[in-house]
Amino acid sequence: MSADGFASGPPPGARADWTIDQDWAGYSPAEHQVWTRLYERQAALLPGRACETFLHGLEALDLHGDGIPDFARVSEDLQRLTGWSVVAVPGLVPDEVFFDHLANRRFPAGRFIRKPETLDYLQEPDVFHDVFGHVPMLTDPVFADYMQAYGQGGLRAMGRGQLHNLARLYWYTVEFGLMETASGLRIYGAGIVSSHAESIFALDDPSPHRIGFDLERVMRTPYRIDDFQQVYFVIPSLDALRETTLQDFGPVYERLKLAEDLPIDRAAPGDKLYSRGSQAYAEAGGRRAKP
Ligand code: HBI
Ligand code: FE
Repeated sequence: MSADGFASGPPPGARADWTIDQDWAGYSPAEHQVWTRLYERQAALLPGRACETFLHGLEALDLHGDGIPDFARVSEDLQRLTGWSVVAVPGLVPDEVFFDHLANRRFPAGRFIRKPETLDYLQEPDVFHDVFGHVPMLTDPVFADYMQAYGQGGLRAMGRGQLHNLARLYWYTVEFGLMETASGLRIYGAGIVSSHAESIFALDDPSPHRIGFDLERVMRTPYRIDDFQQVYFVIPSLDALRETTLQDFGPVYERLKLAEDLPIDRAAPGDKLYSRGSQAYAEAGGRRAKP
């Protein structure tokens, strides 16, 4: 096993870049039905919660409720819009494989879909998380640039051994990012927008902190992979987010080497607070406390 827990090479049946054929014809009616249930639940909830860019992306790609999309068809539309394509992978891939795909405008999407009995939570990104959650934002030229720059930065960060700092940037933007708009806070993070419960929690619950995005603050902040986030970061615009990748990260990484991690349960000096959370959900034990 290599450092990041993967066998040295791709799994049987996968190509050297860890991609596989989606084999869209191979999905069962029951698998398509899971997509339809998840899609319809989110489509009813997200207007007024997801940002306009996300909602436009769903429309632009003609993603809707009649079953798991065919990546080849989605990629044709996406190529025309921003040059991105969607490639099927068996699940999580090694970091350097992941970054190389992003750096080349290829989004690696899990082929599998969750089971009906685990509709609400899964550890590995499935096709609903990846294609419903991540792909619509890739129709926006600014976000498409950001994601490619992230991939290029990831390859550099690995070279410096500071991948964990960059992974936090991905987590608090691409996965769990909020955006300020004239009509209030809106969701753009895939991990939120693909989750029914967190699409509500992230905007409405008094428990989490909501703090203005600052690159180094984010890169010093650990995150949870097992439950709702205790802190969300808010960007003023996608342009502002892309701006952060145009700087030389070298000095940033040097400062981060000397900087302590920041706690996720309370605000830090200098934070721009959109809302100070009570942390009641986390203190009550979070998901595990549920009956
Ligand atoms: N692989 N398929 C897939 N999807 C991801 O989101 C992903 C991955 N490998 C690594 C990874 N994410 C993160 O560890 C990087 O952002 C650091
Ligand atoms: Fe994701």
